[in-house]
Amino acid sequence: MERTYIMIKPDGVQRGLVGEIIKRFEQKGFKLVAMKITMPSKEHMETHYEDLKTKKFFPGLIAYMTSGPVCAMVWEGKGACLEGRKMLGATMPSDSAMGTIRGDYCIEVGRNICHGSDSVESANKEIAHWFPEGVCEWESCEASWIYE
Ligand code: RTP
Repeated sequence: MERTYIMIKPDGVQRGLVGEIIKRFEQKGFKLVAMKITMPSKEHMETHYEDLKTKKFFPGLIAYMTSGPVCAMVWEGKGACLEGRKMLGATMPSDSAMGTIRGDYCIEVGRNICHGSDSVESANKEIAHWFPEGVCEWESCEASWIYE
């Protein structure tokens, strides 16, 4: 089953949105297989966002992302990467539809609350980066009510 890496950024943690975001993923039918609150180092975050290192906003992004704890999670389910991105909403909050997490809870791109893997390949890389210890394999008793 597909997995995605979802991270609640420091603003989402500070604003008390952890429960709300977990609720949305649980209620959609995805299964939580790893989660931790962690204070990422600068190096760890620079590696996570290494594809963006030439962007002008990169130093500001790293400062923002290391300004407090993040909630790192792995969610599992059919189409988890694409569906997760849809639930987060567009990167730019002004383009995010109402009903999405960013559309409902933020205003600026530099404080956009959450991250989600953009592909299965990125997810595998990000999961290994944030959870080198691995994830928890468990059977959900609800599976037959979610998948036909
Ligand atoms: P993320 O990785 O955080 O899920 O975001 P994304 O794929 O939707 O967007 P990406 O282009 O990878 O940008 C990563 C994060 O950098 C910040 N950003 N700031 N100031 C700016 O113009 C700007 N553009 C992007 C955002 O926090 C974005 O989520």
